Amino acid sequence: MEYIDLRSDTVTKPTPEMREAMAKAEVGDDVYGDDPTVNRLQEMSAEMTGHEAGLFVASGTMGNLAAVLAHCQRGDEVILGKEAHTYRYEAGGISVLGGVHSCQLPNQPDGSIALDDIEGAIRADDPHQPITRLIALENTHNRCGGTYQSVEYTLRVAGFAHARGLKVHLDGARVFNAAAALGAPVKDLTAPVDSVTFCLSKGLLAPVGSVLCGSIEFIKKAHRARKLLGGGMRQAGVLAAAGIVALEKMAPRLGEDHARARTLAEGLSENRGLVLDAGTPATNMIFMNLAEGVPIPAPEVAERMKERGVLVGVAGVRRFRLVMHCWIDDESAERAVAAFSDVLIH
Ligand code: TLP
Repeated sequence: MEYIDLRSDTVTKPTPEMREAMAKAEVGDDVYGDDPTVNRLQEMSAEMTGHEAGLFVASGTMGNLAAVLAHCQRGDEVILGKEAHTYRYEAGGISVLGGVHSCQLPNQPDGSIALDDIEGAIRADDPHQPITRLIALENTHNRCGGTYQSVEYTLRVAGFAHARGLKVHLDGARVFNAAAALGAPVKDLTAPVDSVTFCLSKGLLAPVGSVLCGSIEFIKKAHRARKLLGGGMRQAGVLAAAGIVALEKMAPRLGEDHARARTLAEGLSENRGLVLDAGTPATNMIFMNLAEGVPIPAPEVAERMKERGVLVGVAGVRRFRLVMHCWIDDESAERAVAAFSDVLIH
């Protein structure tokens, strides 16, 4: 069965144009720096994000970890949100492999961290305490609902950090979605920070990969960290070629996913068995709960949806996450609404 897959935008498959670019990609050994397609992707990424250099990495997780390893020493501390992907879903890599301590602060509803909270968390110069080194932001913010933070907020955090000798890393796995939602060039969200990871393999549809961007000096350190993590790839141009198509062709169309997510949310909001989060969707993610009185839990609802050809993300005992992406058209979205009606009403 061909499923309507709303579990994540990571389930997207490469477009025919990407497959053609991959087949024709000029390649070389990237460990020697010899792959022209990887080099082009890295240069394009640096230019788009307003940084000096880029580094192609296997995943968003690897990009974030290489960034923390490049910014921090063992015994340093990173300030991040309690709901941050890096804190919750990256296997604790920053502490396991980096010896980096984390200070987790509450996330505001839009995924931001209050500047007052950050200020209160900065450590005194005291041998009892770890050394505050880095602030990590996430935009769009996954667990906060695919919400986005403004250019102004990004500038404020960067200004605050730099005035105190701290660095800022942005987990921008979906920063192109944030830029589309704001109607701003992605550079406005990424240039103020010291480093950014963005993913090619989510709403941008490439099969594999993320890019980490920053200064030449930072990328030199991150390159070493990538090697340490086993992420030195050889003829990676076959993957980078799809990434180039992703940046050129897919980034400009993300607004369509946001519009279709809104239409889907409207349809779902008519179902009395579902209670959508206020303001959802901010971008391409819909978060919602089962209404009080619905006798079956979310995993079982998901099972019954699957029997009807629709895959949804379970985000809690009574909670779902649905993610819109390029492979969902209007008809599929309508079928998803109909399947929920079938499962929850009849
Ligand atoms: N997120 C995945 C799952 O891991 C939850 C998803 O389906 O949304 N930062 C953010 C904000 C992410 O959402 C993700 C992936 C990552 C980093 C990690 O990227 P990958 O999966 O490429 O390592």
